[in-house]
Amino acid sequence: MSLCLVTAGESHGPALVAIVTGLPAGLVLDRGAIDADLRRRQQGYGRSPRQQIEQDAVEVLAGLRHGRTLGTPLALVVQNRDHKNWTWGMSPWPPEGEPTGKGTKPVTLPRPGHADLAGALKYGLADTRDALERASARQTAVLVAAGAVAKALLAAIEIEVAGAVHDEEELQRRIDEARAERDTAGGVVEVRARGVPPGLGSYATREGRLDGRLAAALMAIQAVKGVEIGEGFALAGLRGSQAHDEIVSGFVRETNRAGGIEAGVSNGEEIVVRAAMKPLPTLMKPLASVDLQTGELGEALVERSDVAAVEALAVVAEAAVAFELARAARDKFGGDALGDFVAAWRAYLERIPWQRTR
Ligand code: EPS
Repeated sequence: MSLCLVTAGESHGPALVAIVTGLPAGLVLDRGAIDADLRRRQQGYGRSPRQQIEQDAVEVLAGLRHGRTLGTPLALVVQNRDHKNWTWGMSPWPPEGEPTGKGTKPVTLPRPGHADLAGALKYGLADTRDALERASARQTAVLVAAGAVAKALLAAIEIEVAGAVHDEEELQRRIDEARAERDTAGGVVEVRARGVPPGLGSYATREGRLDGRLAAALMAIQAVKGVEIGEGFALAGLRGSQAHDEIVSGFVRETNRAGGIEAGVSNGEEIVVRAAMKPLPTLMKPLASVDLQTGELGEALVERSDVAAVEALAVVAEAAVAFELARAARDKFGGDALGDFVAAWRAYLERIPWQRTR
């Protein structure tokens, strides 16, 4: 059964929810490891004061008993502590009493670059808060929780996934400059996965291609505008003789320009993917916009936000890649019990002549 993830939750609503189906029974989950990833995502240079309000921690409502998966849907919850300031504005049911707290006035000046305008037009919304609350990157908290579960599954077959900022020092300088000018900054993150055997993903169908799945998973993260695998865009300018990774004894490679994927299938080399994040669209010096109610020219919504969230993206991208690799591994090795899954992986490694180097 393939791994599947569904999430729900608004940025200032009561909580964020993730349901993961397709996990084998018997996988031990470490609450501390999941919470550590949630904390990593909250940290980083340029984050919003919102992170001082939140102390993200995972709760499990279903699918786990005494720390072991049951092979049933796993239901994860991360509470929004900030919801207490929005209980009227973000009440799931018609609120009672006088409007109080945040989110009581409709937002009608859409921010260029956010979901506000597209959401208002598409869903017929008078208050763009009905769009922006779900579009917010706040929901990446539960993706990270699901990614931590995926990493636990991958660890059972000796795969490790790690994300990092690509241009670390440069980034801090750019964030400082942006903050000083009351502006925002983007950046590039890189995720590497070690220990991935050849054969995850498939060229047989478009949906099965591992590069397509990874690109889709990364591109679906808020503010990501570009994805590349291995040398990516740079390959377009090279000759074929310079671009490909020669096969040497043991069916391994000395170079890895392909980023560990050929024809939509992992080739046994490290998987290397990068994602480019645009500067965040909530600006303290707002761009021009048009009021949805009056049609008058104005300035876009200004509200508390991050100057940059690139370090957070590194953690979120790591989770997204881990989830896709775990999905591809479930597709390949199957099994209802964790032991079946691991045994299928072992038998496969014995069958193929690939020489594992790391
Ligand atoms: C976000 C706006 C900010 C971010 C938020 C994403 O939230 P707020 O409007 O409450 O200050 O901090 O991200 C998170 C809350 C988070 O936990 O990552 C947005 O508009 O996308």
